[in-house]
Amino acid sequence: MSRTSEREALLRLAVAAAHRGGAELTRRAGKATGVAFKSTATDPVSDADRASESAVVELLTRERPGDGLLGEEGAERAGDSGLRWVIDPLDGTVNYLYGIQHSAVSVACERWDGDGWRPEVGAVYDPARDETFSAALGAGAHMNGRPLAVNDPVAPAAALVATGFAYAAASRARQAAVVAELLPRVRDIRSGGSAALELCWVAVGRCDAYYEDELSRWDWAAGALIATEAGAVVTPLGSGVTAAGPALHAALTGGSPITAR
Ligand code: 2AM
Ligand code: CA
Repeated sequence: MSRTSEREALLRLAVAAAHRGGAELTRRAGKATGVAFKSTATDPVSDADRASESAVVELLTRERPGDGLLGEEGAERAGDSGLRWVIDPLDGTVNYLYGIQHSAVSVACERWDGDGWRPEVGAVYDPARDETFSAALGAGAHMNGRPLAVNDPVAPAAALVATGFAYAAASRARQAAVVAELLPRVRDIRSGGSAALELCWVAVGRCDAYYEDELSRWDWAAGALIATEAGAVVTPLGSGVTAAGPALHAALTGGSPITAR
């Protein structure tokens, strides 16, 4: 199988897995149970997160038993194929628990290149809007089959910039200082509460940039590829990312606290 047709098959599976997880979220919307807290008293997990991860993992394990797994709710398998799946079964958990319809399932497949894990395909499914964002390396990004392109060029003063905040209070104090510096220089700030969706919304042009500096790999693994394939520049920022069209990315990262690293 050529690399291109292998990627097409992986992308179909990523989308199917994200839809599986999304069905679990839809079924439990408004009646999440089993809520517990992880890193802090503001970092929740519910039965919906766990059911979504189980559904995703069940399909991936059946179709690709040799691949590795890394999931937010504990899925972990080393695998022996050189590929691994990185899963956020419910990104935007706080929104979900409040009944705010802005959360998603994120599924990425990465390949070990001898030096690190590189994205092959990514799918992010927003069940409330029935929007499926997807991308395969080198093949562009799509939403429900429609090709995506980021807004570019955008001047900082005209930029709608999304960001998000960590669960730990000390991190938030630092992040608030960055927002205070940025807010006078841009059109406005948004904080949607789902890193995966924020990256997809940069890809589809619903915001011009997104940055967040404390994330886990499953928050951004799929969304970063989708934004990149839609023409964004995506660079590491702490454990998170900065994503924007090329002109805005250069302007925002040049000498500001949103520094490309
Ligand atoms: P979650 O909804 O799966 O918990 C909100 O700012 C976004 O960042 C969400 O995507 C949230 O994921 C994630 N997030 C918030 N704090 C984080 C942290 N300390 N580490 C990793 N991800 C975090
Ligand atoms: Ca997450």
